[in-house]
Amino acid sequence: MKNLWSLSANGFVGGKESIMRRGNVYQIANGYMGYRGTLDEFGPDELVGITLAGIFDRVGSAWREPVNAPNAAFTRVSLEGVELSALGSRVTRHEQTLNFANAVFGRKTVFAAKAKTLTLESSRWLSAATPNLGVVTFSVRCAQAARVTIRTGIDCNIWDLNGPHLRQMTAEKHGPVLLVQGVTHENSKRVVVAEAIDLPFGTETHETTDNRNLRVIQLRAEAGRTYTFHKYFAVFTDNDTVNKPLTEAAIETVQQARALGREGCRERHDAEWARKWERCDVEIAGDDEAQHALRYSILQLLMVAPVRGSANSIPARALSGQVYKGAVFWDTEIFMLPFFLHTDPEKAVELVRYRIKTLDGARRKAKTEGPGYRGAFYAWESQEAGDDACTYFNVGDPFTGRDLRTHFRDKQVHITGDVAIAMWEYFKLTGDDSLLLEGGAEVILECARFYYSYAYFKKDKGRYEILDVIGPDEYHERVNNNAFTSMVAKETFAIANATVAYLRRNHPKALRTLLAKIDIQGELPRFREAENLLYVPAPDARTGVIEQFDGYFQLKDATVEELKAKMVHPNEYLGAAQGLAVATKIIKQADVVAMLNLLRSRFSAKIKKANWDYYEPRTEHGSSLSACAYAMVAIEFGHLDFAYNYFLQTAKIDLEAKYKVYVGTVFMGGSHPAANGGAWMTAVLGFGGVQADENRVALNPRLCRKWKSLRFHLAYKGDDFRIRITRTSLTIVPSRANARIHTFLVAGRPVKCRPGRSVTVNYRPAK
Ligand code: IFM
Repeated sequence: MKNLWSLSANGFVGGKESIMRRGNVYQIANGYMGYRGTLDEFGPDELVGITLAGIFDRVGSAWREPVNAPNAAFTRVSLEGVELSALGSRVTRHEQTLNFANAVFGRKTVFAAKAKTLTLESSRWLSAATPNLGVVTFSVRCAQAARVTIRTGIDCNIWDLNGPHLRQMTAEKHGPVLLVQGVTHENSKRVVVAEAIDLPFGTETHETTDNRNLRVIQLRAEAGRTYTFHKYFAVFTDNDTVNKPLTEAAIETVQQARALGREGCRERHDAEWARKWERCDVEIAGDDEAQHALRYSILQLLMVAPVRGSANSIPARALSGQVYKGAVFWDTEIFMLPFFLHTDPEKAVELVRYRIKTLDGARRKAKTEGPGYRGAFYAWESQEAGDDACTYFNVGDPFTGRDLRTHFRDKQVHITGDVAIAMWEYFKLTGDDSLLLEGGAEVILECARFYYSYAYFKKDKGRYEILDVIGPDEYHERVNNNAFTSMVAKETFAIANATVAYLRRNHPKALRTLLAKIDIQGELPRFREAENLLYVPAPDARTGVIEQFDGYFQLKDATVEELKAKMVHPNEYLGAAQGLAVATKIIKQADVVAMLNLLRSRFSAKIKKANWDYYEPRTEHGSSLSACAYAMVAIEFGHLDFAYNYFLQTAKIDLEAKYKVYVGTVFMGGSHPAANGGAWMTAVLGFGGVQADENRVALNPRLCRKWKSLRFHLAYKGDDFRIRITRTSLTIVPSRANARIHTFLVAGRPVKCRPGRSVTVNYRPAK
């Protein structure tokens, strides 16, 4: 039977491509840093990466990207003078695992050399209790008495896409602690790595060679005896708030961890993980494949959730490396935030705060990007200060090697509305207005201000229009009246107006201060007018289909297969000026359907079906964000089998590592947290039928055929609920600690949920 709490692989497959993919699949992270699923003895060629959250650097004119730290989990073993590596031919057995319960990576490899056999085992985790800390347990056992040399310490040979990022590197030994430090090129930020070990055997000397700061442990291993040591490493950067020098903080952290011991560190780590799963696990009965894939997806989200108080967000490739410049996209607000909002709002806070923290960056972008833009134009690819990392030439052409002009940065303006919607969702679902008062309302008003400056008033039509944009479908650039974009812009005006009304009622003084601070009072009537008069393409009266943008229906019809058959290069880009998709109706990813999902309560099942039927055959699903939007919408009109396939595809994307690795000439390998969030969304909000707004939670389950039951946890307005759905009944268990009675709507029927009192109702799944 499948272990539903772990992932394992037997055998080692060499080759760059499979090492890269396995590095993604088996990665671990703790919000502060990510460690790719590579082996102890590996180096930069095998893409070992310890990617740090929220610290970026630029070297020369290369892309700015997150900094990778020196690798303090490095260990290499020699048996009778022969260096052992899973890459060599001396492996007789290899297995590796990832434990979902506590994000611990483990490997066991048996090597043979000089007629002797050595079994190497290690496990590695990044502490969920102490974000700067990582721990490795390492052991060797020889079948015959043998001479073993272990080199362990900090490897400063770092894998980078556009590095190296650390200069002035120094390697020292402070008593028993190894220390490495360097500073970044651009902002001279220090990165300090310390390492200490618990070594109960052998003799140790110190060596600094090949850009490594190492301990060399000589051991005369007895036959059959296991020799185990523990490594503790800490990473600190100038981004950390510590009241002592960084080196001291790093040394102290590893010394304290060593004093606490591996068991003590592990207990704290496991306890944190138990708390996370308690809130966030989803149990599916009757479908192990879905259960396993969904749990893996949830694990990915839990691992990369920002550290409390960091106001960091989650990049599109999370902490799996430097792909996409470590930047935050709309992926976070639209695909990941719902998971955190509905399970662990304390993590959602960080994601939302990140957009408050980067408001000035969005203002800078508005000022510099366009003619007379005002307010907040959020970065398409946002880094630590909110400036746009997206370049005007963001995709490489594999035919010419030249960079292609893309308009993601300057025309994908829906990002601003996505941010405003997320800010408002946080408020609606948590009932917590503190973020609105601490910058959230300012973000919202500046977003509305931006759209007002971007929109055109068409006198002849008596309406505002949003022109010259790119919607989520990036193959059609610079289009007019893209339904998705116009809809989120209109929504932004509505949210801005609602924010003002809310503050006027509840915090009039704060409102006055804010309006004066950003000098926006005089613009408020325009926002009200724009909410009413902004044009959004409507469903066709006969077919119900919404035209994705002006003129879309006139484009050439083609199937995805026909288009792909015309490709001359496997990595050629289908968009930009002359890509194959540009003149056709083939779209990269859900666009109208993404809108129907985002604002799901606004559209009838009939409209959803009409648009799904029309756009699905024309969608390449060239982005990992696409399938879950189609799954969500399909559920609403009862297309459960289709939805299930798309759900599974989404939930398995990182587990199976089946995705594009190049777009044009740009390397794209890494994890897909938006798809992880999309998988959760489809399971809980889709099949579980959860729809929450500021007034109530509605539950309209539509379990797919295989699922006997679905259990999950729900956070709403500061209170907690456990939900269990079977094919005919639904049980709500409100936490005893809940502050108030809530009325949920189950299949349209009001159900009172009193603290600590479980309630079960029968329901009939909606058709
Ligand atoms: O944000 C997405 C975009 O919608 C499609 N290309 C990839 C980006 C990052 O995931």
